[in-house]
This record gives sequence, structure tokens and C-alpha cells, in this order.
Amino acid sequence: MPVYIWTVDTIGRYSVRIKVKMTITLYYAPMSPPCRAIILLIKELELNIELKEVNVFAGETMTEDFLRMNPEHTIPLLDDNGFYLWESRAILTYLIDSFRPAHDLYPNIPKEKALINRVLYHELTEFYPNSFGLIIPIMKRQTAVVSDESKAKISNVFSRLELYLSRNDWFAGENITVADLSLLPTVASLVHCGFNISEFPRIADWYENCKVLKGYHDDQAVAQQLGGYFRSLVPEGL
Ligand SMILES: N[C@@H](CCC(=O)N[C@@H](CS)C(=O)NCC(=O)O)C(=O)O
Repeated sequence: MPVYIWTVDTIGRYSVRIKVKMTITLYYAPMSPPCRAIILLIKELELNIELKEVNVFAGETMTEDFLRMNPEHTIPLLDDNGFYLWESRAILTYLIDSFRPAHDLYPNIPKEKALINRVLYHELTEFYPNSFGLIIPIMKRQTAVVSDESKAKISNVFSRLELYLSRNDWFAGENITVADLSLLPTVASLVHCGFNISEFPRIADWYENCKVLKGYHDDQAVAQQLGGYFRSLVPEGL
């Protein structure tokens, strides 16, 4: 739903008060883990953001209009009144800095922020590509086999992620942060694809603890749907 704000405009010598429509829009796909991280945040903070579904498989990220907003043709994409932002982790931190500055999910304390960013960067460059990234070809029906090498890589990246929980229950410290929100949809999706999380007891406990999130159950429903689709292609699961 759009938000209307009053602003002052000057026309000639006169100042007039006009109502300006401020709509923030998130372009998303329901099953995409990076999009679901933003949706978890929107639900958690009850942010007023309009959701526009995009069908990637129908080429809707490749249209002229979409490419004008995001030449990288990816979702999630945020449109904050003409300010276009892609990359889910950048969107998560932007939304907090802009609309709930210094919130506990991304506190304005350099060392705490640094630890959160460390997890976000690790997830972007290591965890996501070596876990969910390896099953994307299955989802796109490019192959119907998860190789033993891929399975070993997924286990390996989970054991590295487990180390982040050796001191705390949450990935970037004593409190839940955007780092946890960013990881949850990927982990949930893999669990519903049949990945055995119980081999990683700290991550398994963390996954249980994530139930405190307002959007947890909705996200589980999506992960279950995604897992069902995966298992229709790879019946034995991960
Ligand atoms: N690192 C990006 C990844 C975004 C991404 O790969 N999104 C996929 C959907 S999960 C997409 O938009 N694919 C369509 C395309 O690349 O054209 C992020 O976290 O936002």
C-alpha cells in the first residue's frame, strides 16, 4: 500500500503543500531464497513495502523495463521511489538503515556490524554458491543428478558454517540479526530437499530457534513446496 507524505513545493512565488505518493516496491519470486530473506525482514519489522511477483522462467527479468531498473536482471530488486537496489544482502541492510536505523537486527555499532557483514559476505561468496547454488541446475531441469562431488561440497560448506556458532546461538553474536535472516531461507530449502541437518547440531539448534521469527512458518511452507518440486525431479532427495 502506498504511503502519502506532505511536502512543500514552490511554484513561482508561492509555496504549496502537495501530497506525494511514496511507494516502495520489492520485485520478487516466491521460492527464491534471497527474495525470501527480504520477505522475512518485511514481516519481522512490519515494513510497508509493496510486493510485485516476477516470473523469471517466463523471462520477466529480461524485459526492457526490468533491465532499465536492474541491468543484472536479478531479483530481489527494490525500487525505493526510483532508487533501484539489487543484491539481497545490500537490500536487507539498506532497509534497516533507512527505516529502522540502529535496530538490533543490524545495530549501528561498527564491530557488531562488521561481524554481521562477515557472515553476509561468507554466505554470498561461499555458503550459497556451494549449497543451494549447486542444486539450481536441477531446479532449471538442466540435470536430474546431484553428483557425489556436489553432495560432498554441501556437507563441507555446512561444517564450515557450523563453526560460526561455536560461541553463540546466532550467526553474528548473542542476538538474532539480518545474517540469520539471510541464511534461513537457504538452509530451510535444503532441509526440505532432504539435506540431513542433524549432522550439524549447532545449525540444527539454530534452525529451531529461528521459529521466533514472525515469517518463519510462511517461509517453511514455501520451503516445503520447493522441496516437493526438487523431490519430483530427484526422488531420493539430497
Ligand atoms: N546474489 C544475488 C542473487 C540473486 C539471484 O541470483 N536471483 C535469481 C533468483 S534466485 C535471479 O534473479 N535469476 C534470474 C536471472 O539471473 O536472470 C542476491 O542475493 O540478490
